[in-house]
Amino acid sequence: MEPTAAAELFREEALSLGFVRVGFTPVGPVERHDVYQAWLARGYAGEMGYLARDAQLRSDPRALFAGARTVVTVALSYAHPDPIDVPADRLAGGPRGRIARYARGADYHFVLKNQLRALAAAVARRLGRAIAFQACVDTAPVLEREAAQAGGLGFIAKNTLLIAPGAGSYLVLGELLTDVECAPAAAIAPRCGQCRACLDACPTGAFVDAYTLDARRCISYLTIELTGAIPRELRPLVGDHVFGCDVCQEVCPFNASPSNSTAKNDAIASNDLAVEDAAASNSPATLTPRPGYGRPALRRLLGLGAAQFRKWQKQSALRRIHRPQLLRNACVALGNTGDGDDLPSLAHALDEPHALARAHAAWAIGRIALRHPECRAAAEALLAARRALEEDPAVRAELDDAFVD
Ligand code: B12
Ligand code: SF4
Ligand code: SF4
Repeated sequence: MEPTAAAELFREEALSLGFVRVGFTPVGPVERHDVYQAWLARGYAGEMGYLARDAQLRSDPRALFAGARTVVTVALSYAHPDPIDVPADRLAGGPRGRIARYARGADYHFVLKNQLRALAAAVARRLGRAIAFQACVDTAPVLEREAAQAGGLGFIAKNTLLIAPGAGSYLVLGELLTDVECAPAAAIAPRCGQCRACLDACPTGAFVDAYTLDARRCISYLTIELTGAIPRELRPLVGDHVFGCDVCQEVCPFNASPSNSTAKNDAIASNDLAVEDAAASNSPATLTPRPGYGRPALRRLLGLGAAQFRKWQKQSALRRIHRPQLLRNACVALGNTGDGDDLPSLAHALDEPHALARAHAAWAIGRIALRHPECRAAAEALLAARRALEEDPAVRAELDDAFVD
């Protein structure tokens, strides 16, 4: 089949499978691989060592699949209405955390990969022959935004995300490397213009400049990728985020369509504690948010035991973190938003077997006492009791510094 017809065939099948955009680029060396190398060299990747380990593989997709001729790039949208617009302190069950939109439904890695395989199968059926392909999503060593931009899917924006005009940036990206030759799609020129809303809105000042992110300051990195302690100076800036962050997308005018905007959701009050039920009823075939996963009650998160935690993160992108990281994140968010009513939950976290949780619980108790002086005596008593037992040097240091502003 000639390349233009092949591209049309892929496009038709991709759109009928639910992808919102599809693009095509010939397989070859990545244009800005040097930018990637320079980013790594500046240390912006932090603890994400895998990015450096397979840096060379990311220079050319042929390293993954020698017979590939085309990179078919696809985007799946997770632009669902957001239940976040009720102040945390007015919600039943205490203060709420915030989970990034992409992680509120089924794990996109599985959903996308299945859809990419279905796409290859559908095209093979229409062609009447088997096609060679490799499906890649996120963890594969592919510079996905570069591929998507080269394939005409959208443009790389100042917040470093890929924006598809008309669909915004609440997209997850995937690629099908295939031996079928498809006509390349026309590139879409960058359209940020003079806007810099995302750069100014970032709570932690993570953008070194337009198009360059220091991941070590990004809340997404701090709450998901980082396995150790969140640097003290960044904790207050993390706010109520417990898994990822969408701020640099929320302020973007390209996401301002009705379906992307903040919407009151009356499910928020009723289902906030239905964590296990929601996890059990989750369907892996969709990125639709599961009830209760947008703004979870922080005390509830702190109270999840090991088995409940596994259920909570089952079949979702939340599986990227371990329980001590969730406890760490929930402590930081409670430290930033809680009051005296939250001290019992934090006292419980102060007795956790994981030092990471104890260290951040100590910090959170101190922060609450600093904001609510009436809690100071209770906070001091909790910390002193723990201090008498504590053997971990990092936790002892946090206990000692808990009231340092
Ligand atoms: C590591 C990683 C992270 C890191 C670092 C992010 C970053 N900006 O680099 C952290 C943990 C912080 C992170 C956070 C998030 N991530 Co992430 N992440 C990745 C991953 C695995 C690699 C990205 C990477 O290589 N970064 C290194 C930098 C140097 O690469 P880059 O930003 O792509 O830069 C290239 C271009 O921008 C270009 N470039 C450089 N300068 C310039 C200048 C101009 C003018 C232009 C046009 C281009 C350009 O050259 C660079 C080299 O090729 C990709 C998946 C993948 N395999 O690609 C997902 C991915 C980028 N992440 C994704 C998502 C959804 C997120 C979050 C929104 C999740 C959340 N809600 O918390 C946030 C967004 C934060 C942000 N503003 O980027 C999606 C993005 C989808 C989209 N629409 O773009 C991806 C593609 C995963 C997927 N399969 O869908 N992520
Ligand atoms: S995801 Fe949040 S912390 Fe990270 S760059 Fe965007 S606004 Fe900043
Ligand atoms: S907020 Fe403005 S500068 Fe940032 S990505 Fe969107 S359009 Fe570009």
